[in-house]
Amino acid sequence: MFSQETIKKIRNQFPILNQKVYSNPLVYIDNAATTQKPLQVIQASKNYYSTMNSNIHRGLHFFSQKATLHVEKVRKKIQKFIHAKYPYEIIFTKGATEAINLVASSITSFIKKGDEIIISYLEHHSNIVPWQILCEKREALLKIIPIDKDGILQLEDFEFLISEKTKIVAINHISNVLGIINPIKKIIDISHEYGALVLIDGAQAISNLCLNVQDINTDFYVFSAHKMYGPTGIGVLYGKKKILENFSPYQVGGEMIKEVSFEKTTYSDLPFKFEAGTPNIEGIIVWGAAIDFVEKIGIKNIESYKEKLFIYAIKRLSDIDGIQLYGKNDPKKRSSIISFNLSKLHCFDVGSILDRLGIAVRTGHLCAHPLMNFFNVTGMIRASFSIYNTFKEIDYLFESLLKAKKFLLKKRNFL
Ligand code: 7TS
Repeated sequence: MFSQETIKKIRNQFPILNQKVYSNPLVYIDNAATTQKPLQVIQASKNYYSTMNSNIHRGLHFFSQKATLHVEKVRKKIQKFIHAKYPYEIIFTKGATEAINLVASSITSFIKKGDEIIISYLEHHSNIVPWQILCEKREALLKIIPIDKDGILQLEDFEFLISEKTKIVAINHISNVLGIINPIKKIIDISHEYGALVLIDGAQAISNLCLNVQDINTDFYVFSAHKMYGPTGIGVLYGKKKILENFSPYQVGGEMIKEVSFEKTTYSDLPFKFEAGTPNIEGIIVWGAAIDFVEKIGIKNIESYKEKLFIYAIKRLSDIDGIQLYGKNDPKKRSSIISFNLSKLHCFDVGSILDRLGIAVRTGHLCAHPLMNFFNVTGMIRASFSIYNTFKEIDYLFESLLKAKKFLLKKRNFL
């Protein structure tokens, strides 16, 4: 495990962490929303605009070729990072959300009336709404895998729901609310027995777990750069070659064509068929620097350090009288995301006081209305940790929650 001295060195690479919030040092524990960016990522952005800014795949000139080369290098880097078979199975999108929309849109013509799509109770809205719309369009049925009171997916129910009518199963790898790591390999294997395709939403997993898309044998895997120390506005759809080749393009125009006449258009090969228009060139190239950062530290090291933070945070937070923690507390099956409520206080009230004390957490429905309804709450407070967080920051969170509780309960009793 990393010493706190090593973590301090890593922290020093993140200039934003030296910022003050209302005169308090920033404690940034909203990493499930987005991670902060290290110097090498910030520098890569400056470097891109200073040394190679050009449009790609279309210019013969030096800078266009240089930028194209760098973009394609990052595609290969991502291929290696997730252990995909071919670089052209990596499709650049705006992020995880767009990647899911791409699949839901491109699969439309394969869905008939009466077909079924399965998602789970644990999904982020990004992995609910595209499927809901597709089902409405094609008169298909959306089925939901239930969970138990600890947020564990009920696999026996899944086996009951799935049938030859199921065309796609779309499920997250790690829940953005409960941090639970779902048994995706089992779900993928069962789905394939019935001939269903599987999309795994890896938005929360990509910076937390070693991923081998060939081993898990998923058909699609989606994620965003900004959750792994990279820029916003760029993400990936990984898809198996054979499946993507049969899919229609999601958007059309620009460099995704082979030939256009007024009578007919033919499309480019993978991956360009799915990358219409000028992509986020800077985002892709800068993402490369973020992957270098992650690989230098080692994803396994990140995973094990975050597990220690999780265990410590759960231990400290459990000591707070009146805290309601959500999700099964099993460090081996959790990432470092902890959602909770405090003494029936409104999550926004607690979040506002934490903010005044310099602590950045996420509050509200966490883009998971069905899950909030399941737990019968309107919102939660979510702390999510990253490689640069410290045990001291967790102590500060603990003390600040006690302060917030004392202040808000006093106010409530007074009213
Ligand atoms: N799926 C999951 C599981 C997510 O956590 C998120 C973002 C998305 C999809 C969408 O990713 P995007 O990069 O396309 O926006 N989750 C969160 C969150 O929990 N708080 O802010 C964003």
